[in-house]
Amino acid sequence: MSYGVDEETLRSRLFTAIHRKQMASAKSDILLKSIVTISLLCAWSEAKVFTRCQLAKELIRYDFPRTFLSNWVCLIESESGRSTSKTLQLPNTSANYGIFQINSKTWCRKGRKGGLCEMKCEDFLNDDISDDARCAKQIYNRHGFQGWPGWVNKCRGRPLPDVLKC
Ligand SMILES: [Ca+2]
Repeated sequence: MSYGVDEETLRSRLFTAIHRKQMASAKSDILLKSIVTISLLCAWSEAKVFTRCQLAKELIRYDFPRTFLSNWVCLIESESGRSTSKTLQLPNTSANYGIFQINSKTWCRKGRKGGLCEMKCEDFLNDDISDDARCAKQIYNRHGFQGWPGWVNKCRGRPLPDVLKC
């Protein structure tokens, strides 16, 4: 029986067709993986976990007085573990944001500027802590370190981290 093409040609066409299909699916697989990787990198570049000394230097940069530096570092370590991306949903439907765990009930608003700091809470989750520092100082001016349960529970009257060598 003859179809005008010999068996060898048919086999080679079939092989080429299968090979092309495999290549196409491999390409789309690579594309998908690249998209996922890029999105993850974008998310990571926004969030940051400071080392203890990086944090101390950052606080000095934003004019936190050296006298209380170890109190601030202790406060941040106990509130957020020095992670800018930390959020904590509270039972009263408010939430705490970022490295200083600033609360959305009083100090900022979800999704828009507001609260006593006139800030959008989500802006406390990126790696630029200059705005967080400004708001934290306002909280401190009103309540002192007692404004943070993390400081009251884990820092008050306890040995504090030594950051003067940083
Ligand atoms: Ca910020």
